[in-house]
Amino acid sequence: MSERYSSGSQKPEKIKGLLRLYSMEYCPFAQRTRLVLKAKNIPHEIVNIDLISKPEWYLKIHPEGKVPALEADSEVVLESLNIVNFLDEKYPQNPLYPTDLVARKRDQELITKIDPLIGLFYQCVLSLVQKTPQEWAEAFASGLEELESELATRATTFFRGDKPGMIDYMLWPWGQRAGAISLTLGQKLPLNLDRFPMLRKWAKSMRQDSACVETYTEPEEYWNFLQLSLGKSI
Ligand SMILES: N[C@@H](CCC(=O)N[C@@H](CS)C(=O)NCC(=O)O)C(=O)O
Repeated sequence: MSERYSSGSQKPEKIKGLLRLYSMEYCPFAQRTRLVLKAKNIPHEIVNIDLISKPEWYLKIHPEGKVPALEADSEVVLESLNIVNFLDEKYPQNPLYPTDLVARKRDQELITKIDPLIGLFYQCVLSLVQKTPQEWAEAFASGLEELESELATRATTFFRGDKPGMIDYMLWPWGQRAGAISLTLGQKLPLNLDRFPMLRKWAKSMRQDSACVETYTEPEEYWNFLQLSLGKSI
């Protein structure tokens, strides 16, 4: 495990001119920002925060003590979506949104539509709601159908086209963690995967993308982390 800064620690000295991301290895929201930093090849340093015993100094950076937070030269940016939008604007290489403003707005709207699926994921893996595996499968299927039909309409491997863009990277942290659902249920989610050919191809292709490879964590490792953190605010 990489070093995490806890209560009682000193804030590490900042390297001048380098972006600093406050993160935590297993946080999917922080992974969103790490994916974008890697996809755009932006030099940065990562400082991991212990979310169970937060450093006092970190609360001056993020009043709620959440990760991610980005410290740039003159500003601090909070919230994963604000951070990735900031990065995409400031660092024009490998733009992750379409240049056309209408298409860009549409992509941004689609990103917010992922939220109910994310909510469902946590209800399941944190056992916040009790459902049978069949009921979970039906609940996930309705959210996934919307993404499947969006990919079918776009007729592309990734939501962005022939390479991943912002929608792809914002969704992937939970795509990568889908195995945690089976680990929670003690069986494979009884989902008819034949209904989701485009999403299956998407997930297979995302797994090969270098930013996704570099930020990958095995679902078992993530699930073990979740078990240790249950009942705590992470
Ligand atoms: N809406 C935030 C969510 C960030 C979030 O919930 N991060 C979790 C870790 S995955 C956290 O910092 N939890 C600690 C806490 O809530 O005190 C974002 O998109 O950045």
